[in-house]
Amino acid sequence: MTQDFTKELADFERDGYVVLENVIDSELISELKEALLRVEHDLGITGRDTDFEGRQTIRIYNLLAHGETFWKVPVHPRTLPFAEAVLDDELQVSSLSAITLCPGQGAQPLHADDQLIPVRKPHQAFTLNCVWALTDFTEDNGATRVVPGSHKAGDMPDFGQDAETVVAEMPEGSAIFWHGSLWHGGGTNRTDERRYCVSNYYAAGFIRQQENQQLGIPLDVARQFPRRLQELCGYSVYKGLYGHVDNGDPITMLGRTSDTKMIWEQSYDDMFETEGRTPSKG
Ligand SMILES: O=C(O)CCC(=O)C(=O)O
Ligand SMILES: [Fe+2]
Repeated sequence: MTQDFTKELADFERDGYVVLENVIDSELISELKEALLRVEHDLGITGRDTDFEGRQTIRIYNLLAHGETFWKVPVHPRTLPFAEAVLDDELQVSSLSAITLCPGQGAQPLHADDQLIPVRKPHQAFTLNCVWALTDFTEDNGATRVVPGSHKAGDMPDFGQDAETVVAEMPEGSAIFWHGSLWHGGGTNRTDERRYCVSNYYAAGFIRQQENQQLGIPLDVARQFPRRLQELCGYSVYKGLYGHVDNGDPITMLGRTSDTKMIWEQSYDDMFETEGRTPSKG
């Protein structure tokens, strides 16, 4: 059954963000936190080296290469459908990362996630962030600050610029979705606990992915993904054209058969259907 997101889509359109509560169960939350701690430990990951990423923030990129638990995130039945409703079902995973704010982390500069894409603003959402709260998000522990309606602005904040923000507080197990053009930034963690989340960033099928998943995820790992995750990671062809390999669907490189019609085949079909004539060559 397709979910009815009429209200959520209206909120998203007006404010540039929306929170869905109670979408991730506590078992998966514990599993994810455990997996994050394991990867942090195994790879010896510490705070980042830049103010933007956060010197008291543990960021782990390319999560899909770090264990099966993370494979559940981009395809989750309570969050993927909303992303599909915004971007359409040919969307891609742009990046999947963890952003763990440790005690003492100060506020992140306001920014928009799509600000490096040189398309005149405002524009339709062609990227969408979906951040899962793996702990409660509170003003005290650094819940993301957002500027409601700023996805409709014609510009981006300058680095370090202030603006009136709303603190996107939400209970553990919630997901916040924001339009790629929404001005926002992480808050300040004044508590002595970590604020855990995963940032499940999606892009429309015609936009370059932020993380290069075809190179970043070893092929033998991608081969084990469920099919939908493979498609979301770029083993698919947008509108039967973008992303093709030698006029074919790259999913075959993962040992699967393709049921995608390439654009040229589709056009011929359309011609038959709409005009009832045989296509002529050349
Ligand atoms: O940590 C947060 O709350 C937001 C992080 C963020 O927006 C980013 O790194 O792009
Ligand atoms: Fe961001």
